[in-house]
Amino acid sequence: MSDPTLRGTGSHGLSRRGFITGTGSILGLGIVAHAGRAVAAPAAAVPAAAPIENGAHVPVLVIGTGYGGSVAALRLAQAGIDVHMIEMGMAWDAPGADGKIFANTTNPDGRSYWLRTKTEQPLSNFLGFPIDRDIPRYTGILDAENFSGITVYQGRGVGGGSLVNGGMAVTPKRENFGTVLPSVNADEMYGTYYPRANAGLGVNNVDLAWWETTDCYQYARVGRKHAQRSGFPFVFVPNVYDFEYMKREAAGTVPKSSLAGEILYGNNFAKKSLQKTYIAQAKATGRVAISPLHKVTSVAPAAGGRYTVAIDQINTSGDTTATKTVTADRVFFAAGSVGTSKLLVKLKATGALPGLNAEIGKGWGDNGNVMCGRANHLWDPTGSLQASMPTAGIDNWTAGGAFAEVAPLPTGIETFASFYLSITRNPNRAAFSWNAGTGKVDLSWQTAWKQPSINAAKTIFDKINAKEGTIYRTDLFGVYKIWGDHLTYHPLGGAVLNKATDNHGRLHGHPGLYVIDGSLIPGNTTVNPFVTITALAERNIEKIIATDL
Ligand code: FAE
Repeated sequence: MSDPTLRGTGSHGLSRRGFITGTGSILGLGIVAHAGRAVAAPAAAVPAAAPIENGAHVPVLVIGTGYGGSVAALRLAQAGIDVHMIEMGMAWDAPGADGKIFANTTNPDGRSYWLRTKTEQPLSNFLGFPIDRDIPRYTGILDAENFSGITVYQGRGVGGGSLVNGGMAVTPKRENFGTVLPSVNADEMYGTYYPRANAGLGVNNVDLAWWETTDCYQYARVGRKHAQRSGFPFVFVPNVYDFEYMKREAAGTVPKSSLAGEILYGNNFAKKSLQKTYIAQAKATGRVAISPLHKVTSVAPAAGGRYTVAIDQINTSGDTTATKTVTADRVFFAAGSVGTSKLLVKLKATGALPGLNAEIGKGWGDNGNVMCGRANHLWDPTGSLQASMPTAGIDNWTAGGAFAEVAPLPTGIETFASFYLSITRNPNRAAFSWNAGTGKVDLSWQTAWKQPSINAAKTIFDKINAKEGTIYRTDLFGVYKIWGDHLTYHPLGGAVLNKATDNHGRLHGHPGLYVIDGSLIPGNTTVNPFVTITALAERNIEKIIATDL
């Protein structure tokens, strides 16, 4: 049964600041209304939807609108400080020609990928046949960013990774926390910041009685049966998808989202992405403005302790339509592990931020991600209807260094496959470096560095296959290829806490510059990472507001 440390950790946290969190309407409107009453009066000077103007000065500029950036924006705004968030992706607030904001996973289109003319799906093949297809080039929601040894998947748009992810909201087991963030006080994290993050994110748990009987979690029940027959602990994990809405999807009374296979390219209904939680609350303060389709290209010291920030405004073809220069008193790097690392490595190497230390770009890990599928017997179907939101995992971390998410394959047909994304203990760490010849940032990760992850995943799946008399699928990642070892969904590190920054994310050498996203975490969280990224951001921004502002 469920391990309590893998469950959500309660609903306090934000409430001590007078916020109602997480449990409002699925569109977050209830949250906004309550938040509006609880915060300081809106600052009339900051219109919520205005893109930043060339020559503007802002007190705080936040680069990126994912977890770290959204926490920073909300808490700064609540403290009475005006914030402008710069986001290279789209706002994702208007429907396309089909009446929906987001494309379906089974039918990708231009909205699905960031500036690609062909999809690059994590599962590239099915029954051995390639399934990628041509799409119009567009500033779509999922970026498959190719480095020489790994493809890093990231969300693009207001809400960052929360737009595309599986919503699994997992707090690491406390006994593992020392390896996750060695310089951070675990008592404070588990007593204050994890609960605050879970509340702010609107984390909830699936109704286990319903889970036991609904068709859409048959695949997960098969996953449990196989795990338990081999003696592995099977754990339920919380999610930010509104499970009450999912029940109504199953009953046929509301439009389908999770039960229509929506995941990688956005959810049109009940997933509580950051747009419906932290960002909705931040906007409701009246102090937070967001500029979508704006990409930060440089940050450099300016007179009076300020920073000059260079920004490209782009169109939906990715072309630069305007170049803007603004100044900010303080800048928060929240562009994600890859985005923040690339910016900082470039700015250090090109002399724009000469005070950054030698730790910049280092300590990058893939959270040990590796995927695989197993071919079940014909009498063990996983179901043609699969909820796209995972609810469970196999926890073999202590014995074998692997935590395997029992993942859906929401194809709409019976596949007789069990599919898993494993998070593993992989000691390899890569570094970002500036390539003056190409004018780009490289990452030193090598594909062969996934071998420890494969070995760890095999501690689970070799045993299950032996027990069940089953085999690995070899048709999902190529032709006769078992392991999805070419990618990660969980980039972490590159500006590691207490190394590239101080113990609260202040960058060394440049007062007023902060890192507040997944790049602070040294490569592995032992489980899915966004709750830890959010909790760390809550911890750090509280300290920064109290002491620096
Ligand atoms: P992130 O959310 O990536 O936000 C960074 C933002 O900055 C993005 O919106 C960028 O577009 C923007 N940006 C980057 N560069 C610039 C620039 N130069 N100028 C302006 N904007 C910029 O960062 N994690 C879980 O815990 N549970 C899951 O179930 C889960 N499933 C996932 C499934 C998929 C397919 C993917 C891709 C990820 C998944 N993750 C999951 C990982 C999670 O989404 C990720 O760790 C967080 O989103 C990282 O948060 P950050 O705040 O670091």
